[in-house]
Amino acid sequence: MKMTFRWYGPDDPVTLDMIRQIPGVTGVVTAVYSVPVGEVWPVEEIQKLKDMVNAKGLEMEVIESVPVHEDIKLGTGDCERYIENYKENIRRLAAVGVKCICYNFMPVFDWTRSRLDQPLPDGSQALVYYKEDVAKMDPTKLALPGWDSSYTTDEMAALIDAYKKLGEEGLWKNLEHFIKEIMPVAVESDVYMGIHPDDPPWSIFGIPRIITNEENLDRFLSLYDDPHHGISLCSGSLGCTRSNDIPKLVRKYSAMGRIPFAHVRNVKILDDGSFEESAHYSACGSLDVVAIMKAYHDTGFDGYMRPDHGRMIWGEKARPGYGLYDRALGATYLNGIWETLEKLDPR
Ligand code: DNO
Repeated sequence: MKMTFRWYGPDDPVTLDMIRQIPGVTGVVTAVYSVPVGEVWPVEEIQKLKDMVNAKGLEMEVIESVPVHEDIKLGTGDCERYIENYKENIRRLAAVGVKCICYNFMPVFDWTRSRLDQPLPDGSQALVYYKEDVAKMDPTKLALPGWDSSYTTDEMAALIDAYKKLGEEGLWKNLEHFIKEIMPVAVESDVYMGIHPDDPPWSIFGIPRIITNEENLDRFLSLYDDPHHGISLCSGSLGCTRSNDIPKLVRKYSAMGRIPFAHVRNVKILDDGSFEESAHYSACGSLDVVAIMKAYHDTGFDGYMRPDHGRMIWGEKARPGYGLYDRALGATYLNGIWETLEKLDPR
């Protein structure tokens, strides 16, 4: 297992100098953020990023994300050109030593929350999803960090409408086409592609979402039979519904060698199915983090892992979910569990 940490590039208030001081973190997970979604990343930009990371003694072997343009997901407009660009990005990233690319196939909205700074009883702040509040939200006027914010309200309304018409099966068809196009390039470049599950794993605002549960993950994996075609298994995304048994899913897909990249975090599920992001420690949320780590360990997991969203603690100001302190506590907790498992059951 290689422990990594997400870094949003030179503008991130969490710097490489800070990240390199977290015990056991050997690399960062990052991306070129200056290029519009769908375009080819300039080689110089990729190289510059890698040099910055390597200069601090850290690896840059995982990219999160190379975003998928909406035309690809909708199968319209410039779809084929964007697919060719995507292939070129895989080749260019492989050329500088990238081994794993994380991406998602969520229509329009990436992860969705109703509030990014909900005060918790201990005075920390967390990202939360309260069903009642989401029901009142107007999707055409929403913006969350990490989302493509280049759409006007009208464009957004049209996009949402197009996805409603496309439906789940239409989205599957476009995903299959994308996978069959890009995977031969990924295999040839020896890059492991890991799809990120939908967060949360259910349809929002009437838009289809398909990477949501075991049945759909099986269907996804069957689209291309090669270990380079895998999952960035995010415990917090799949785990915000009790119907997904995370240790079971980890055990199954890790044993199949289909998890190149693991996001491990905890989440507290509330009575009405809403959820709050909690500290990584098992007792703080609904997931058994030791059982998750044991499932990785028992199946000989040797991919990349990162702690995921943290709360804002100790007065920190940073990107929601991506401060230093709580994620560093998360990394240390996960490394502590891993060390214990290694010593109890050395391989
Ligand atoms: C949220 C992240 C996601 C993830 C993308 C991958 O914090 O886990 O935004 O990076 O879905 O494409």
